[in-house]
Amino acid sequence: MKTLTKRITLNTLTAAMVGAALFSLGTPAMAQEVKAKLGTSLPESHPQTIGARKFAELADKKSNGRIKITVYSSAQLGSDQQMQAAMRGGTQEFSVPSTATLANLVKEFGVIGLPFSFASEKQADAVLDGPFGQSLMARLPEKGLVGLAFWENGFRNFTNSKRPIQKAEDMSGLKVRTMQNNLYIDLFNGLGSNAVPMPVNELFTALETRAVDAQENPFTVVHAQKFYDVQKYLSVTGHAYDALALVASKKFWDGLKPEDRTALQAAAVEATAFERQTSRELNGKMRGELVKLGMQVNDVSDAERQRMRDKLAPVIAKHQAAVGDETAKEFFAAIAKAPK
Ligand code: EAX
Repeated sequence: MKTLTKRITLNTLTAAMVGAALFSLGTPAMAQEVKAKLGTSLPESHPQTIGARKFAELADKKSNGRIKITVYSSAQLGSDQQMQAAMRGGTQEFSVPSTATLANLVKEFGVIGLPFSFASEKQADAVLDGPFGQSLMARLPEKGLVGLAFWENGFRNFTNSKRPIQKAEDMSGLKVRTMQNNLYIDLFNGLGSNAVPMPVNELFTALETRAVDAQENPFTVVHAQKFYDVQKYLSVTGHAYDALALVASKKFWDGLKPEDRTALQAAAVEATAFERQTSRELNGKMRGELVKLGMQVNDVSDAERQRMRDKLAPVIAKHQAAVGDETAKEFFAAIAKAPK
């Protein structure tokens, strides 16, 4: 009896070991599967999240099903700042923050938000996809991030609950929510408002409770966040172009097989074109949509926008110095060369 038991035990053990060995050789999908979390700060209907879902779909396709990216929208994984910390720590794999919040990690990113710099989305694409944009991305790895692409948030406009903004003086005294970024804080304080920095996922409540009177974002964010329910006036200041950046955790990225990095880079290229196209299509529609939803929308004359820019000269000078005069010089040289 004893011998029989021993033989069965031995056979079972051997079978288990063979099974384990076979498994470790890997059924391709199981052994090489790469799971990743991608967090966005904006809702499903915003191009930031629409683009993120496209990126996840393309990554899956280009890796033959090995790379599985789960997208968490509307700041489910935290604010832009919190998600950046999670990626640097290696507990989150991707995010698409505004470059304005990346500037808190790499000061040179702050140059993108300098007021009244870009004349068009086309010009922004040329600068950000060209050598200058790549020089910014090259600064991320030392901070624990890997930049894959620049996406679009868009030209930022001003909304508030008090009055139409026709000229800079109309902003005086308004409590304005800004992104957590010193340039934006100085920008609105420089125009006579009172800047109140906070993450975008706290903004609707702050507007609803009148903790703040105003905020500034592209039409697509105003629509996706339903700010039309708590903001009467939208004034088309176009005071800054906001870029997003598709970034990965360096800890995650360094652990990937080369073929997986290639698949993700290819997915990022295609998803970028898709996100920008989606952003421009939606942005083109949103002004009319927001009027239908009850907002009073007004243009701000070029003369008054120039006056705002002149008034902001000290702020622009301060932040050109803050990002580094060399970086600012390269940025404006790239803009001058770019097609409008
Ligand atoms: O991540 O915080 C903002 O206003 C940004 O436009 C947005 O969240 C992009």
